[in-house]
Amino acid sequence: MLLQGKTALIFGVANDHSIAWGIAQAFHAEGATLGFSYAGPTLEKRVRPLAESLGAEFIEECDVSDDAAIERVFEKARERFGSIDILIHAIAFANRDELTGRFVDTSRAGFALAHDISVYSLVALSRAALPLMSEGGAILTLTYYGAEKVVPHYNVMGVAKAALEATVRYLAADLGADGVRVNAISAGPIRTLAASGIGGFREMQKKFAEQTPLGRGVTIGDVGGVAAFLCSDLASAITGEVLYVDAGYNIMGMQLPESKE
Ligand code: NAD
Ligand code: 0WE
Repeated sequence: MLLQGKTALIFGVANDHSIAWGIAQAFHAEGATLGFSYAGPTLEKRVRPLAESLGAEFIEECDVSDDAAIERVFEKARERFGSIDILIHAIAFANRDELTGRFVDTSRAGFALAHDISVYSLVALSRAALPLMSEGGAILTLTYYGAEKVVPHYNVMGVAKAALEATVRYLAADLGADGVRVNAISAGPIRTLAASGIGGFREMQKKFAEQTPLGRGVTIGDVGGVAAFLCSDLASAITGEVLYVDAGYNIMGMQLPESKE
């Protein structure tokens, strides 16, 4: 029971394939009290039953592009919980037409939108959460390898994830004095709602799995376990870090020869 007595607010559950849902399940198994926030009214019918299945009673809408909505959800969290220990940010968005074709064609508005939803939201949520983290806390976001190396078609999201990883470091430096740790998990490709719109994703996942040292892909359960560790007291001296949950993919400088069996 790594998270017994801790309260976590989880942003980014869309359905039972969401990485945020894998994290919620792991947190529940480790004894955490959970609160959920979802993006918009059409998601409520999906998220509410999931949240309730883990005993959550705090289930509130928040579009993270709306400052007033962020203020409202944390005011409600203060009324419900008084204080919180953990904030999970599992949110990203870019226009679908900028996740295909050439990065050079990214529009000004599309660049701004991707950064607003996928990066600035972490700053805004962290600032709003801080007054509730009176006994210290842990903030965790999700990133991807496309921040560091060019992944075809990841495009503006790769640039946004690079900014997100830098944001983790700047937030960690700011919030360390408040006893708040800020980290990211860099997850391998998982077939979630956000991935389902991407052409050729299945093939990409298959190639990825073949090329990892472990010879397999990554699940939301894999991510949930590491998230529970990072947000627990076991990780009390880890902050500003990006931890890979990718079956070892990122360590390879050249692909292993194919097995001859
Ligand atoms: P997902 O579609 O289940 O989750 C993305 C979430 O972002 C959804 O719940 C969606 O409602 C939310 N969101 C989008 N715009 C929002 C807004 N304006 N306000 C509030 N919420 C908003 O997909 P996922 O793959 O679980 O994504 C979670 C995180 O994991 C993202 O940051 C993604 O970049 C990251 N990630 C995903 C993979 C992957 O392969 N699936 C790999 C590494 C990192
Ligand atoms: O971060 C992501 C996906 C983020 C994402 C996905 C979508 C699809 C639907 C953000 N915005 C949108 N907007 C939509 O309209 N991943 C890490 C998964 C992912 O996405 C890719 C990948 C991988 C991996 C896109 C191209 C190439 C690889």
